[in-house]
Amino acid sequence: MKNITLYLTAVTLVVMAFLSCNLNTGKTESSGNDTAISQTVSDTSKNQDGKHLKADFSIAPIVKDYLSLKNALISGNDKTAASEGKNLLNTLSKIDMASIPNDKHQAYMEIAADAKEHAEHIGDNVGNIAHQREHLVSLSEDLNDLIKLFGAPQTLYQDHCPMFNGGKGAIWFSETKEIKNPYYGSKMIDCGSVQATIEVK
Ligand SMILES: [Cu+2]
Repeated sequence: MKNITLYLTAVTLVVMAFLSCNLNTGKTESSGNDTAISQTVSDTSKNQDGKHLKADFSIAPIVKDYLSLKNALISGNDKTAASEGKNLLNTLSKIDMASIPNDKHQAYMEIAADAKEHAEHIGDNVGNIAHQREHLVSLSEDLNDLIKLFGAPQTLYQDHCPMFNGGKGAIWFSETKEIKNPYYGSKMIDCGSVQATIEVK
């Protein structure tokens, strides 16, 4: 039995056809969506237990830095992206482990170690926005894991770009419902779709 304190409730789960990018996305993306749906359902049922209703730890500072970084990449600003990457690394390094519930320590440590690496690479790659964007793919997966573990501190939209990452697709998180693609920036700003709305609960 997992002791997961999650306040993650997907109020809206919009599974859209990925037609906006002129790509046949195939079955890979569909199965990705199915995964997202089942996670949401199980998280909700845990809330209904009435157990673990208080969040001891918030990922708000991490989310804040991630969103700033993501927005810098939308704007195509490699310098700002780098400084936001460093901010995120600093934020992750300052997290007080004592504030994290014991049963989540291990999972947090593993996710944070990975996230720090990606944030650091983004911080070190002024002048190479393509590389910064590559690291955002994994960083967004890390944030997804953190949200599943601790819940979302604010309403977030989980977006999906079917084209990036060599056609494998990539997710990102946004504070706004409107699609603004951080992987392509102005080249293809509206490529992608909202996969899930993650509400604070
Ligand atoms: Cu790198």
